[in-house]
Amino acid sequence: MQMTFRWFGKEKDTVSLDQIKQIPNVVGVVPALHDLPAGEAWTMDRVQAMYDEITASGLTMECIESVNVHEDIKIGLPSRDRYIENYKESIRNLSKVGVKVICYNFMPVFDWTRTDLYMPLSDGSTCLCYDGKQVEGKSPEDMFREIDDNSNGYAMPGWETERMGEIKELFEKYKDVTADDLWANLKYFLEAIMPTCEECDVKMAIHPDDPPWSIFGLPRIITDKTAVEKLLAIVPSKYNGLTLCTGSLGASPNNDIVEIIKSAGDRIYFAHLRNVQINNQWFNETAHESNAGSLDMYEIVKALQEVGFDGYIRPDHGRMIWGEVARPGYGLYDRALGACYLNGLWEAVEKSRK
Ligand code: DNO
Ligand code: MN
Repeated sequence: MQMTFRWFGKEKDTVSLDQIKQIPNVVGVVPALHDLPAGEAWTMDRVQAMYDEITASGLTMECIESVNVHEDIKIGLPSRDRYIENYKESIRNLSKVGVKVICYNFMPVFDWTRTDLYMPLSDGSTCLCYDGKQVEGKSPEDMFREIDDNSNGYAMPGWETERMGEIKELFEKYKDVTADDLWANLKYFLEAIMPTCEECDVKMAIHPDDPPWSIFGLPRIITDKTAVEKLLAIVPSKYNGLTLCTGSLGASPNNDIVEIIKSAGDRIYFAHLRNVQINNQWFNETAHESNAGSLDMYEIVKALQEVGFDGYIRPDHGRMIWGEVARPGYGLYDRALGACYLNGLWEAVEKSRK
């Protein structure tokens, strides 16, 4: 396993590569070209520059999060073929600098969604929280206004001010898209890019939907064990795999993460390990430790080792602690604590299995 840390780039991240390098046993970063709109090809120049910058600081860049999928691909419009060609070019260019895994998601319109980015916890820290009741009956525009009131200059992915203008139009395009259509469009996309992935030895690792249920009437399909099994079965190539995000799947009380790990087995290439406290359509993120939330991180790490997991791990969203001001979920301190905890768990489980 390789312990990594997500990095948004020099311009967009409050955390530096030098700081990441000092977290014990974090050997790589998981970056992306966040300024490029979904659908555009990642040119070799840009990929090379990102690689040079990261490796110059002594860190690896073998896993990318995310190469975003254009909405036309998810909706299944005829224009998708053009965007798929661009996607293949990005895969080819990333493979040239040694990228092995691409994390992406297939959520319509929005990525992870929360109702509060600064929920106070009893220890004085803040965390991200989702309250299903607050979303019920609301339009994205209503939600946007509320989130914007407490956003502190940061937006959730897909909730940027400039994007709100196109939201109505996007919803219109999605109005007849069912969950079955989304499945068919995902299959079409994966089948189209698999030959490139095989040729370049780059594995695709889908990120589950977060939260793992439909929001604002938009279908969401990567939500549970059945869905993961279906995903792996409809395109059986080993280049079609999973990012196991414990906090995303774990937000639903119906999901048993250990069972999902056992079922996905050696098709898990990337793991986002974090804890959540859940209670019926409500969840908030917590410190990574098992006793902080609803998930048993020890059992999760053990299951990963039992299926022979040999991919990339990163701590996922952290709380905001010690007065840090950073992108919600992506500060340095709590994620560094998370990485240390996960490293300790990993070592303990590994040695006890010998
Ligand atoms: C939340 C994050 C996600 C992830 C994207 C990948 O759990 O890990 O926002 O980065 O969905 O495309
Ligand atoms: Mn995640």
